[in-house]
Amino acid sequence: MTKQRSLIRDCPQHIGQEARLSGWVQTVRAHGKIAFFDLRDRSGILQIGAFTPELAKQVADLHPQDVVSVTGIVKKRGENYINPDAVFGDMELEATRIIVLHRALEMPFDMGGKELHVELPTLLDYRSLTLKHHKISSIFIIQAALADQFRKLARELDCLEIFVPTIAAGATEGGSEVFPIEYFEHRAFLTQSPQLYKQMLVGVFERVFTIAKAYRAEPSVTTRHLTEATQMDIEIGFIEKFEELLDALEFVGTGMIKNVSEQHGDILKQFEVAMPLVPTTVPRLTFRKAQEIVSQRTGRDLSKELDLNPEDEKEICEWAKEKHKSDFVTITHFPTKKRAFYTLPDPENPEYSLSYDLLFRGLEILSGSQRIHDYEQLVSAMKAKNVSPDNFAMYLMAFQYGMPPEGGFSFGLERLTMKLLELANVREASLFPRDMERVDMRLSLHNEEPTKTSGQKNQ
Ligand code: AMO
Repeated sequence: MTKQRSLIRDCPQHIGQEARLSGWVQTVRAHGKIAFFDLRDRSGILQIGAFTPELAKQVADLHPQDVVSVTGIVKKRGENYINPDAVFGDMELEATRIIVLHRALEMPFDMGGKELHVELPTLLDYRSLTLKHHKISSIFIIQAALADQFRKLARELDCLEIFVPTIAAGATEGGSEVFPIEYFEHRAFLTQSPQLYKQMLVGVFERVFTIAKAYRAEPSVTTRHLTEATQMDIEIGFIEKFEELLDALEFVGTGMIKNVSEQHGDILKQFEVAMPLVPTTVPRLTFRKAQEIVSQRTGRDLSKELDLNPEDEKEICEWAKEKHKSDFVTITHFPTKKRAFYTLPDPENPEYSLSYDLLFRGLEILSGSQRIHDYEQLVSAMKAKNVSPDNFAMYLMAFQYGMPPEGGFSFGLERLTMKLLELANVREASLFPRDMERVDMRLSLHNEEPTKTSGQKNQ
């Protein structure tokens, strides 16, 4: 009977015993009568040694990414042969039998090194291959841990997980950046965020959270925008003070970053990024105060600007780092004009709103607000922003039948991942990024006929 498969991480318990491992060939080192290769499975990487001429020949014929099953004896390596850089560098499997389960094509580029030296277009053109590189796959271990922590912290706030549609009747975040779809004989849209559904469900469950896809027909190509992003949203009912929302978002934002950095310090080290500066109290600034600070530091006049641009966000984060030893800063009270229709204007000064962004290491990673929960006020706010209430009948119904004062926020999962690992481009933090020019493969290479996506319409 064939021996049961073991995982590489269990090898320390099998020293001196026979084990059968299965995985992918990483790098092959053939030296005539003896040969070695590194084997990768989901739990780690281990060196395999072939010390007979037959086995050595078989190993010499292996290629990176071939899938193999290897039986052998797990051995401690001699003092001089220990690899201190590898987790299982003090042991190896001395092979007795190698079975090839799948042969891979020859690599189009070298995948063997610690770093994967390819440009971004190549990284994405060969995504199902490049994701196998140890450093690239680590990005998504961090991402999974962030989502995990988000769920855990949202539950600590007593929120219920909900699953919401991504086909909607209208735009949520503003008119133009929306993908229309043909829906039988009708027109529908891909949701720009889970916003409307999470708000409706506050009328049912009080406190909800969701991890959902959001679609934005972003007509520009930047390092921080995807056309399909993952949003991690929370919405909370019975808000009595605006500050409760700030406390909640900072609790989740700092908690996620702190816990994931502690759990995965090894990956942060691999990416040569510093441990994040997570303060016990996140500095808070109003939008206007933040502008003043940027003006003082840069000499730029921002008094006529209604939003923070990417340079301003970077500058404010530098300030927070210098003055508060914090990689986080919360900005509140953005101009009402610049926020979505559901945002509650500050009753004390309606030109500004009870809204906020959370910045982390120079980038907006979250945005949200207290909401308008009064039906009449909501309909007027829609009309003032040229949003037709007719497209939001079901949403508005929720505000006619018992909606408590409420508010919420949304984290961008790819942006969080990008900033925690200091990646240069948000596309690196998406398994299969979509942008104006790419849906898996580059559109220019594959679509002879123009397709009906809005990304193309916007070009
Ligand atoms: P907003 O549009 O600011 O707010 O989005 C919330 C967060 O989602 C991320 N994000 C993106 N990430 C990558 N590419 C994009 N195109 C993209 N767009 C957004 C950002 C951003 O901070 N409904 C509101 C939230 C709320 O009020 O609760 C909303 O969607 O990290």
